[in-house]
Amino acid sequence: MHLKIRLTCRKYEIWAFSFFSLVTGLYVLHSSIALLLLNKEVPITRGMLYPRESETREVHSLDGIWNFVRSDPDNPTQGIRDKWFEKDLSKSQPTIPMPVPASYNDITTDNLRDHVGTVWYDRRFFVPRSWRTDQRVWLRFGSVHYEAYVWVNGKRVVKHEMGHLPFEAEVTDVLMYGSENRITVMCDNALIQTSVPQGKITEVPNDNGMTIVQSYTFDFFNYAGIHRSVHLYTTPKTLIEEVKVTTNLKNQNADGEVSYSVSVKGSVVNEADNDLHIQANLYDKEGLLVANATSDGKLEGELQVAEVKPWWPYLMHPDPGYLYQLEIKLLAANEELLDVYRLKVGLRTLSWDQTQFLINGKSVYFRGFGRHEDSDIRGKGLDNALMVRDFNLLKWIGANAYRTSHYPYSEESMQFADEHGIMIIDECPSVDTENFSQELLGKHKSSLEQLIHRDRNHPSVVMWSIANEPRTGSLTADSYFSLVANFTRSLDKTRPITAAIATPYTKDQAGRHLDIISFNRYNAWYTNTGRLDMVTQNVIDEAVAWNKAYQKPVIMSEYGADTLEGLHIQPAYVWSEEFQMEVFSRHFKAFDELRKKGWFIGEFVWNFADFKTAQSYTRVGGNKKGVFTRARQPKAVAHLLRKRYFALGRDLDQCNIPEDIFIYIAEWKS
Ligand code: GCB
Repeated sequence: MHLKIRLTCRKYEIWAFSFFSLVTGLYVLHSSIALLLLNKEVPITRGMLYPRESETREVHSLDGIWNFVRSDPDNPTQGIRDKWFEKDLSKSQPTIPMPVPASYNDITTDNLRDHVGTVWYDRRFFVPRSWRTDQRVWLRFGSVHYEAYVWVNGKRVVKHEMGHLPFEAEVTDVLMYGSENRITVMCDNALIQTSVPQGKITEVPNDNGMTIVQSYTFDFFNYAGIHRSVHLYTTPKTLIEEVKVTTNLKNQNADGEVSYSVSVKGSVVNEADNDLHIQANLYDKEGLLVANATSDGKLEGELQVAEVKPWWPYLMHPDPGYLYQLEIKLLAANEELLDVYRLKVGLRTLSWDQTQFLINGKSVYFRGFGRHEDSDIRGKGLDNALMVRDFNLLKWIGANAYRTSHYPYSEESMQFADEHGIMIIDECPSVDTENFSQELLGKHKSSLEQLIHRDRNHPSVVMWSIANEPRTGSLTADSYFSLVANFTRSLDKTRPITAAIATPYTKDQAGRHLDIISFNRYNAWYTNTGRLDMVTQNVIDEAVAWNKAYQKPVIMSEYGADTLEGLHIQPAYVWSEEFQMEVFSRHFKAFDELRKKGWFIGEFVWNFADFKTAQSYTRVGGNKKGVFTRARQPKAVAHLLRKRYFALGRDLDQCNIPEDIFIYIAEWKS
């Protein structure tokens, strides 16, 4: 959205705030009457293949320490008006150093954490003379939260709204080759009622007059900044712009098929002349060529793989996460090599019905987590050390899945999940969605379009989550989610759709539009606090009711209890490690009952690790429902969960149990 409009919206919201009673009245009306929502088209993403080097492409990282300026919150457009992007930021304002990638919030010692509005980044970089040759140069951001405006050498090259998703621009004509260049980024973290996720900006009195306050209902800190890597990369003039891959297994998983379709930029593909074509080669892990094919003029084709090694989830097979390498070569009519792009491909099938979800024909029971991209100091910034540690912990504990609650996670982590056989329920950034409007619907659909475009080739992605805890009790929610779900299906029919719902099943209007029902519930925590005797039956009853209402497979997508590491109280008492263990154990009992019913397909703990939230009297330094601390060390419950996840793996998927899972206690005499 244009900054001016956002600011107008902001004013509107401030104005609306002071007419609270009127709004409340309208809200009641709005909930009882369904808004007429139209299924308008949304912009469709192009390109944006993950930057990879090849014999035709070079990749150059712009990560490092950038210069940073925080705008005056009362004057967020000053930098635009004063054209800070026309020269080095330091010529307009004093700058401070800022790491990229990272959230900016927890880097300084003053209160940058709670800043609302725009901030600016810039840096200089060199572009080699050799890049001037007959090729294109692209500037790509892994993600900037929430809205980004980017200038190169003072010229605006791209604007993007929505965190956690990549965007790029061709910068061939604005770069100066063989010399220094400047990149400037303005980032706005303001969330309003039509952003995804939603928030509210209000102006409230403080000791110095009035101040702008950002509020939101979702339960994680609104970290902002350049969160993921920034790359410059080169491509030939005629390039592979898109690669779409789907896979299939045949003959009881003995043979496999990879279908690919490619689109090209920079040359009109003339189907009749068949002038451009694709040579696709598939290599196994040892680098042996196992299949190849030459496309027709439509740049599509199939590769047949005999004696295939399917992609299996972790613990469902001795060799999980098996990946082939697909080499896509774009060739001219005279066989001249124009461009090469390589990506990893996992061969697997997904299917689902009213009771189960299957991978390669085998029924799946999800044992996983809701997570966050969150850590000390770097906030939501990409951190490879953290990512690798997290995957080590996931494997140590025997999990086979996680949900990217509540937004798309880094592309690097998706690649890692592919490699390690961790199944992903891939969630778009729609969280606590309410006040459904036409504009919000467009943004929400766009977030799904960008997500599916980015992640459609990952074997680890087994399901799309179209929202977390949307307020699905109104009639408008019915039509809104019908449009969102149908749109998602129109983009990808190969994966089922879910949403993590907290609205009671008696009121929910979204479940009928989903393929799999996921529900979040905090028995003994938000309801019947402390009552461990009120967990098991409630979980069973609610799951049964969801299944009865919709006749679809059911997942418990969140359960848990805040736990302060090191707090021990016997008998169990809220916030203690004992309490968290008891809450989990009562859920395990319910899950085992539910598993016997044949349609209960998974359990996801909330949360993998403790994480930062907005300040609130319900949160001590953040949300403490982690099985691991924010520093990624286990709480006592981690050892309990590990025993369960491996026991399930052994019973359901015949996996081996790690030797250290039961420590020696005594010899039992029977
Ligand atoms: C939920 C939300 C999650 C919260 C969690 C909690 O239902 O989906 O974002 O963090 O509850 O701990 O309150």
